[in-house]
Amino acid sequence: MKMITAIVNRKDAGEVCDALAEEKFAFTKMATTGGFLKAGNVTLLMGVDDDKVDTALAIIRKHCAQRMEPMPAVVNAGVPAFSYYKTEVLVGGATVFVTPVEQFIKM
Ligand code: 2BA
Repeated sequence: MKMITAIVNRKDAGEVCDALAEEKFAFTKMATTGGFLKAGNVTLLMGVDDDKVDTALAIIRKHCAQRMEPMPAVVNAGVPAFSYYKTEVLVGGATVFVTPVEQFIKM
């Protein structure tokens, strides 16, 4: 078994969750906040049998889009006025960690 931890854009979360539920994947959805943009995102925790990991990743990939997000003023603070600086940053599709599960216990 593997634990898939998937951080997804909140705009994609509904679609991803619907598609995962449709394929009978079990998951826990958490409201989280990105450390850089300090914007809300969604983190999914999924315990997945080894032979289903690729299917789960394909669903996440299919429903998570890359998009430009505005940088909050505080991130740009300190940049000299009138100089060029980035106001948007590329986010996503999804940031995914796949880790081995040593034990899976329900009690
Ligand atoms: P945030 O930390 O809010 O980051 C949003 C986007 O800002 C990132 O998109 C990346 O394009 C950019 N970014 C992040 N840190 C940066 C930095 N120090 N300098 C310049 N640009 C930076 P993604 O890479 O797609 O990440 C989306 C969200 O996934 C992140 O939101 C964070 O919540 C999570 N994440 C990404 N990498 C992670 C990691 N190594 N560990 C834990 N969470 C991670």
